[in-house]
Parts: sequence; C-alpha cells; structure tokens
Amino acid sequence: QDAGKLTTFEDNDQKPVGHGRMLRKEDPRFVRGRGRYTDDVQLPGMLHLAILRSPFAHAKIVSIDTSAAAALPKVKAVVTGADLAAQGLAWMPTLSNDVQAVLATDKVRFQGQEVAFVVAEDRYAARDALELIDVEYEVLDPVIDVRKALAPEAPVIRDDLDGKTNNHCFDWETGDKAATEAVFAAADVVVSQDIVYPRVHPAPMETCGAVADFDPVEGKLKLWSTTQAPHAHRTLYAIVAGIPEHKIQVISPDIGGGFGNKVPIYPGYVCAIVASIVTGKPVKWMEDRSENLISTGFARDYIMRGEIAATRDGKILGIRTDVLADHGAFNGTAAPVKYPAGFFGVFTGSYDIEAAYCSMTAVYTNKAPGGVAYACSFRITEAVYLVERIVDCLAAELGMDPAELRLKNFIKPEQFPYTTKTGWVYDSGDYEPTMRLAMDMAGYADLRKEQAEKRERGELMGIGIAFFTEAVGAGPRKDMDILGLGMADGCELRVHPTGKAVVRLSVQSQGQGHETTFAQIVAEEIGIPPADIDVVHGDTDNTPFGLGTYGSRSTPVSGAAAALVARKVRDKARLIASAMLEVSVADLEWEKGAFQVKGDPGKSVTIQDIAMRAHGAGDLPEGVEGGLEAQICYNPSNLTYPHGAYICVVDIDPGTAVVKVRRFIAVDDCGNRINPMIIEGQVHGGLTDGVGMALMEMISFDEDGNCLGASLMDYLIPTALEVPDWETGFTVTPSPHHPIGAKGVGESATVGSPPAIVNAVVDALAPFGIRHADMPLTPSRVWDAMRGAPQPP
Ligand code: PCD
Repeated sequence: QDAGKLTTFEDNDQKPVGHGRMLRKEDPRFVRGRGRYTDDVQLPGMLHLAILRSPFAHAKIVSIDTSAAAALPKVKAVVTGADLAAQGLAWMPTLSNDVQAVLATDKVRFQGQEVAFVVAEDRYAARDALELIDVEYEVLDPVIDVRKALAPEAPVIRDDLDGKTNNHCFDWETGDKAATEAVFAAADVVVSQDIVYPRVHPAPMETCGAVADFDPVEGKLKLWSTTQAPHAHRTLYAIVAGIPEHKIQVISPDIGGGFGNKVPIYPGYVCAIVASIVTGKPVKWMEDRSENLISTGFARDYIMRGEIAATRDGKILGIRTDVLADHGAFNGTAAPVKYPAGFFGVFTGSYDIEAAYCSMTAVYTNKAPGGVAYACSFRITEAVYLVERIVDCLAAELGMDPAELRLKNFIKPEQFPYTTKTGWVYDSGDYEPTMRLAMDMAGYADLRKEQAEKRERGELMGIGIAFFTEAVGAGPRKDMDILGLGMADGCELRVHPTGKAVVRLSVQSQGQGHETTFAQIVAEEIGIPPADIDVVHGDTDNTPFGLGTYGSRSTPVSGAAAALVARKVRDKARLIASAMLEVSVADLEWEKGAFQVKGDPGKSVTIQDIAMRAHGAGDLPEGVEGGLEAQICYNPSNLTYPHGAYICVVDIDPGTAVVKVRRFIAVDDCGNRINPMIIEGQVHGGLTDGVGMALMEMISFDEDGNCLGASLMDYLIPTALEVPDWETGFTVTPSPHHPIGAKGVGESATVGSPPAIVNAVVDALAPFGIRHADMPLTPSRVWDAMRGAPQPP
C-alpha cells in the first residue's frame, strides 16, 4: 500500500511534498473494513437504548403507561418526557434559536417524534419493550400543506411557545424592494415562475447514533457520537445538562457520511447521555434506517416564486423572489444566528444586475424539523437552483441561447471583489473562461446541432446549463456565530524531535479525506512529507476548539489555520536554523524542507535537523524556547466564493418518459487545489447526489402527516446505474484572502447539478411548450408534463 505517498502529479508541479494527487491516508483502514464507527464502540457493561416514536403527526399525549415495559427482565429504565421535565431536560435549544422537545411532554408534533426511551441489556430487548409502552393519544388535525399553515383556522402547532397563536416561524427580507420594483416596472421583459425545491434527505450510509459513558466518580461524560461539530455539541451539552465543559469529551470517530445530516443535536444524543447518567452504565443508541429517514436531517422544502427582469436583448436587470419555507415542527436548522434563511441571499447568482429583493416567510408544520444544510452552505443550494432556473426561463422567453445569456450577464473579472445587490462580497472569480471550458469540453455547438436534428425526428434530447457561485467557509466571526459561538477554527502543530509531526484540527472528517489533505497543507508549508504527519481530529479532549465541518468550511477556515500554524512553526525553525548555521536570519532562504544560506546551497539544515535541535542538547538562540510547535485560531476575513459551469445532456424516452443523463460536464473553480484526486471524488459524489435530487428523491407526506419516504424502497437514492461517466475539468481563481488561495469544493457539485439536470429536461421538453417542471423529475412527472397535466403542488 502506498497510501500517504505522492503518486502522479498530473496538474500540479512536481513537488517532493505538499499539494498534489496523493492516495488517501485513511483508505487502507476503510477498504479493509477497519474503520471505527460509533456503532463499533463496545464498552464493558454497555446497555442499549431504543426510542419510542409517535405514530401521529399531531396529537395530545393523554397518558403514558410504562409499567409493562419496565417489568421486562432485561429492561433497566424507561424514561418519558414527564421524567425529563422533572429534571428540566425535556426541551433543548436547537442550533437556530428555537427549542425542540427531547421527549414529547404535552403533544407530539410530527410523525416519528421521540416520546419515550427504553434502556435494556441488549438492542432486541430494548426494541421489544417499546411495544409494551402504552401511550394514549388524542389525535389533532395536522398542518401538512405548507400553503395552509398560516390560515386562521390552522391548528397551532407550537403552543409550547409563550403566546403563540399561529404557525408563523419567521419573516426575513434582503435587498432593496423599491429599487427592484422600479427596475421591474421599467424592464422590457419580465418572467415569473413558481419553483419548488422539495424536501429531501441526506441519507448518509451510516445513520446517527451515540455511545454515552458517564463516570460518576470522575463526574466525566465521554460521548462518542456521529457529529460533524464535536466542539459545538460539547458546549451545548455543557449548557443544557449543566455538566462542566471540561468534564465532557465528545469523540466523533469515523463517520459514514454526513452531508449535513450530522450537524444538528438530535434528541437521541441527549437521551443516551441521560440514560448513562441514570443507569451509571455506558449506553449505546443507534438509529435504524427508517428512524434516520423520518426524524432527522430534512433539507430544502422551499416554495419559491422567482421573477427576473431584462432588456429585450438579454441584459438582466433585476431578480426578485418570494419564498414560503417549511421548517417543520421545530426550527432545527443550523444556521449562523444573523442568517435565519442561511445564505439564500446569494440568489442573484453570478450575474451583474441592478437590483434584487427577496422576501421570505417561514412556517411551522407537522413535519420533522427541516432546513438542514444538506450538502449546502446554508441554503446556497436553493438560491442557486432558483436563479439558474429563472435565467433559463428568461432565455426561453427571449428565444436566446442559455449559454449566451449567461455569458452576456456575468460579473466581469475586474469587478471583483464584487458586492452583490444583497450585500455579499464575492472575493474573486473569472467566470467566462470556466464557462467556455465547459462548452468546449461538451462540444456545445455540435450538441445543439445534434439536438436540432433529433427534434426533427421527434426525439427528445435536452442540453442544460447551470453556472453557480457559492459562498462557503462560514465565517467571519464579526458576522457569524452559531448560538453565540464565533465561527473560527483552531489548529495545533507539533513537530517531534525526529521530524515527524502531529497536526490537530477542530474540524471533523466524514469521508472527504482530511487526514490526507491537511497533512498535505502542512507538508507544503514546512516540508515534512505528508506520510510523516499525523492528522488528529474529532476528539474534543485532543483538538483545539472550532465550529466543525459543514458548508464546505474546512478548507476555507481550518485549512487556512493549518497553513498559518505551519508558517508559525517555520518562523521558529528559521531562528533555530540561523543559530545552527551561524548566519543571520536574513541570510537564510527556505527551500522546500530546508533552510539554506543564501548563495551557498551546500550549507543547509533540514526541517528534521532543526526539529532535533529544537528538542536536543545545547543552547538555543536568545529568547527561543525549546520544542517546535504552535497553535492558532483562525478567523476568516470573508467567505470564499467558488464557482463552476455545468452542462448536462439528457435523452428522454418519449414512450416511458424516463430521463437518462447521457453526459455531464462539470468545470469547477475552487481556487488553488490541494488534492486534485480528492476534489474529483468530491465532485463525482456531489453530481451523483444531484441526479438523485433532480430525478428521484423526495420526502412527501400524506394528508395525515405520514412520512411516505420511510425506507430506501420509497426514498430512492441514485446508484452507479443512474449516472454517466462524469467529465470533470477545472479552472483556478485563487481566493485573495485565503493563505493558500483555496476555496471550498465539497458541496459545489450538489449545489450546481440539480439546475443543470432540470434545465436539460425542460430543454428536452421544449417542443411540448414546457417552461418548467418541478423536481424530482420522475417518469410520472415528466409524463404529466409532456401531456400538459398540472404539476403536483
Ligand atoms: N479540497 C482540496 N482543495 C480545495 C478545496 C478542497 O483538495 N481547494 C479537499 C479538502 O481538503 C477536503 C475536500 O476537498 O478533503 C472537501 O473540502 P471542503 O470543500 O473544504 O469541504 P469540507 O468542509 O472538508 O467538507 C464538508 C463537505 C460537506 S459540507 C458536505 S455536505 C459533503 C462534502 O464535504 N459531505 C461529505 N463531501 C463529503 N464527502 C464524503 N465522502 N462524505 C461526506 O459526508 Mo454539509 O453542510 O455537511 O451539508
């Protein structure tokens, strides 16, 4: 196994160490089944926890009888909401300033809500006991249709909130309403379209779970849990449970995919903690697939009206949108406090326009908490979908080629840093070359010719374009915090005497390869080979504080921290080198991995020599402490704004309405690239996700609020069979403020691909006079669209 070694250098300089295509250091353990996930944790005497969930979407709890369950021989405890309420633990804060029931006390508010839990000697006994708990419910009318949530007669879901008399969650607006109205009034052409981004689920391979181990003697809680944000979770547990923060260790071991599903704090985690405290034993809770699909991590669920104003010759003047957001029963979104609608404000996309305005109303419904940033930097996905769909609608109206329309309206390279009409400062971008590259790779002109010929013959071929700008790397702490915790990240680097190193991160890896790329970042800066750098993450006792991994923020924030901490170590190494070589610091130059005397390359000391000296015998220069290590906390000055151009080619079977994605060209620009192979993997994964959302995935509910996507038989996720061979390319526009010029990329493909696919399908259906169809474009929806049948709400 040559993992940890550089292999090929296709698109990077030949470098002995540092950035480049390097096999992933973590893969030997993953491909051999040696990963260690939460469910692999086995502790002596460990008990198992199972959760009783509500069968109803909205019901009063009249009574709960747990006696039969408690009487089962292997059962150690049965806990209800009333028991938690007695300890003041029945409710917990969410990561977006709402509260959520840990266990329901008064009412259940969505199907699958946590009602009680059982702790037993094994998983099976715990499950059996659930069936013996007798809950009497008084069923209430549910609010399922988001459009009716604010009707005066709608039952009030959140009557737990003081004085709440309706289902209103929040209002939000951005941009300049009057200026936008003026632009729209004067425009030659205005196009409006209703656009729905349906409720979808991240559905990671590993479900959520935890093992809690409270040691009553030490007063210390050790919690293994599937969390993308171990430090933030620890702080929350300390605040909620009253356990001092230094007495809580959150360990996030290997994670089988996160995709935003593992950002929120779920009741199950808290139940496991309570159970361990109550029983004095370690307690494991692992969701099954249905529990994961019905109760955690819902995303999107935006009903949008998009409007675009332009001149007759295709200059876009303004974009306006009005959004109805379904947040489910509790606002469980994790979003920076000042951004209740996440980063939806970037809905003006990659275009230089005169005015923009968005108004949004968010409501509560009897569905599981929604709004998780599923492969999405806080609602970027919805924003990009909106603008890229509405721009295509405009192209159709103007009879203009959608590529040409985009090229005409791009923000120009000399306009960066560019402040959008909703106040976002795009750091850098050069859009046209990215778009042109994608068009060249696709053979765009030929594709249009082929399409014209096929149309003559009645064949349905579509070409869809999407161009996106994302805002990733939350965030500058002056603007961004989650529940009062500033969005910065720490990093610590220690170089051992023999020149091997350990770097400790505050972010967490869910599969994207941080153990490799963060070693590469440090290697690039101090010249120690990546194989000699151990990356420690996911353990609050052993890593510096930071806000975790989501919204593609690890490279923009923590990656910057890793580069800067390495530079700090290098600065100290320089002082030691000057003593070793007996020259002044000014006479030294840094050559990957060594300091050498200027003009005398024969006189040099390697970083390894310096490390030994830093720890070794003999004097160090005046004022230099021993050892070779440093720690920093990095607060980004801005987000990073990666962009990309995607082109999708689909064929639709006119007899069955099945959409086949024939080709997909993705050109991504994430600034400087650390590991091109990993980036390609990230893009492949995200594109596959995009096919799922565009064509297959939707969580829907019947009118009683039963979740219709409770298994992977009903909630379809894409496999290798549904996707083409991805064609990827890249351009490089470095971030001006990031120490290594890198931008995030982990979510780009999930954000950019759904509009490209939908645009392709709608393009294929143009002969039917269709301008829009809502996701997921399943055969039945496409069939209906072809026949002019109304779209489902
Ligand atoms: N990179 C490089 N270069 C650049 C950038 C980047 O190389 N320039 C790479 C890094 O290092 C890493 C990756 O790539 O490894 C990514 O990154 P980013 O972008 O920074 O991101 P992060 O933070 O790290 O991560 C996160 C993401 C997210 S967010 C998501 S969804 C998803 C992605 O990640 N998830 C996942 N991807 C992935 N993969 C996997 N495998 N798994 C998973 O789970 Mo959210 O918000 O959570 O929803």
